[in-house]
Amino acid sequence: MIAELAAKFITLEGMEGAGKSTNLAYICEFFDRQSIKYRVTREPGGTEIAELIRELLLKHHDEAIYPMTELLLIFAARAQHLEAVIKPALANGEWLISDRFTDATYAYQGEGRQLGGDKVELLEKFVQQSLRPDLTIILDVPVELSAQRVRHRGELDRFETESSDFFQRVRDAYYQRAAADPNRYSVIDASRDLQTVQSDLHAVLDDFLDTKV
Ligand code: T5A
Repeated sequence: MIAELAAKFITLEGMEGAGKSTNLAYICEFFDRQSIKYRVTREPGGTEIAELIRELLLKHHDEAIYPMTELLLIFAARAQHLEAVIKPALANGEWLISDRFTDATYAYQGEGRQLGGDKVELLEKFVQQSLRPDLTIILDVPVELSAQRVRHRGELDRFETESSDFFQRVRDAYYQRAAADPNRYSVIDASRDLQTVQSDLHAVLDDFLDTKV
């Protein structure tokens, strides 16, 4: 029954090491049990061209990437992703689960890079028109724990070498966005053990299916 309902767009957000990839697998199992047809994707990326832009954004370069260049590259990747993957999947009745989307741009470029939310909003309207996620789950971890989990993985990418002030602004921005629209956002304390995090995740997904679908 649920599988026949209009497809929904779900995004997973949070800082580095918050557990997005780890919990995506759990979300997939949840939807498998519900017999919901879904597709998993990520940003920046999700298509061949957008993945090339991702590589450009994450790699260290001798030449600095200016904040505005970074913002435009992210929206270029998003435009490609929207046309090639997101819109066709939703039109085809497939639910879409994306590891990050435009909330990350508000958090990282708008606040982290201090470009301001107004510029992000302008591009969001231009590129996405009215398309917004139906549910955004923010996995929240303190800045120190995020850095600790990332350090364990070894080499750091261009974002992971940012200062703790940068990441504090990112975290605060996610909080502010969630507080402004509790209907769309759920914030989960991802500093706890995985089983507890996933039990909350289960409750959020159950609630979404019961009340919003
Ligand atoms: N970006 C992206 C922007 O600046 N603007 C944008 O608009 C967009 C879309 C790439 C970068 O792009 C930037 C932000 C990012 O810097 P990404 O690929 O999503 O984005 O990269 P990361 O966030 O860096 O992905 P990570 O793999 O670091 O984070 P995850 O997926 O949140 O964490 P995960 O699941 O890999 O877990 C990390 C470690 O923690 C452990 C896991 O086992 C793993 O070892 N872990 C836990 N340990 C204990 N308890 C728990 N509850 C745990 N959960 C996970």
